[in-house]
Amino acid sequence: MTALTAEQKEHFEEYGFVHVESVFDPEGEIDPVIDEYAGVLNSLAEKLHDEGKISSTYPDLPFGDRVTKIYSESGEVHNQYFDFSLPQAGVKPDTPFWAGPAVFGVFTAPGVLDVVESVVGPEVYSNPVQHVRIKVPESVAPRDEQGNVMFGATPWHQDAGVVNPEADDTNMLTVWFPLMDTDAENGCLTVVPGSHRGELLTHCPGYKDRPGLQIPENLFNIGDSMPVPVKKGGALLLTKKTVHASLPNVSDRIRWSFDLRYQPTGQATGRSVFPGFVARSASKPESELHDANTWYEMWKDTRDSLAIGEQPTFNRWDSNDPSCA
Ligand SMILES: O=C(O)CCC(=O)C(=O)O
Ligand SMILES: [Fe+2]
Repeated sequence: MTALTAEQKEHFEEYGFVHVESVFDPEGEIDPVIDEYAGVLNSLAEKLHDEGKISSTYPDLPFGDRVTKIYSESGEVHNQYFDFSLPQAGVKPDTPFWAGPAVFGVFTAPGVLDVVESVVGPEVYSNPVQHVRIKVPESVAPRDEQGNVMFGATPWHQDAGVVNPEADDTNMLTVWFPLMDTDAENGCLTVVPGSHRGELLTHCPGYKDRPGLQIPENLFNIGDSMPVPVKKGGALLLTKKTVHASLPNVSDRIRWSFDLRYQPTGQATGRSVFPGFVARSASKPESELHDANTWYEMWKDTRDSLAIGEQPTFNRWDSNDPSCA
């Protein structure tokens, strides 16, 4: 078991984050995910080519250059095609998502579960608030009508702020890790050490015309923030109250990461209509999910029922809050 060392645990408790250098086996666990996504990108390329949105499928380009070329030429960000979660609104019967076996393998890799267990305890649940994020270089990224990069840097937030209040007492742990080396140039995360000791701060929807939620910069000590470069195989752990953001990708390569969340089994996930699963259980090993296809089916069933039913909101915030002015 490669649990957190006492020193890493102390750092996590003191500062609200810890960078762990070897959590995954880069070749044995991360490369199969990259290979699996190469197939997903190929299907996307063929679809967009059939639709006349790109002039070639760019079959000979490596993943990063290929996805960059495709996003740039089509003028659209197609991240939902790769994501293993559904959008927060507008789910349709054909909303794409990817919940493949190599992805499931990394969610349940022994190394990450060992690390997670040292924070959340022996009953480990995979919380369904989870994303893959592919960020192409800002210089060529698609932009919206206001000229803002689509799917660029992530604004300041706490992860507790993006789930429903029912999860306010949940011990939710964020595990962020890249599929390739990240640094300040290609847009790694930046964290505010010690910010987890404070309250849940006000998040403003659509603040300064940026989509999503953002904590206004006067509500925390932005001057204390520090970028945390993470290499392939490593991970960054965050508490649900640690204030963090990501830097813009000003490099000429993609920035590609997973952010997963785990918690003790039985606590609220904050997005109860999305499917989680028991990833590890000391008391009831038979409750653990080991079948990737079952996981895929759970997301598919969720998509199919949300597409015809009422869609919940995961947002507790009000853009008219005085702090958002
Ligand atoms: O990768 C990003 O840009 C943001 C990730 C994030 O906020 C998270 O993992 O909680
Ligand atoms: Fe986050």
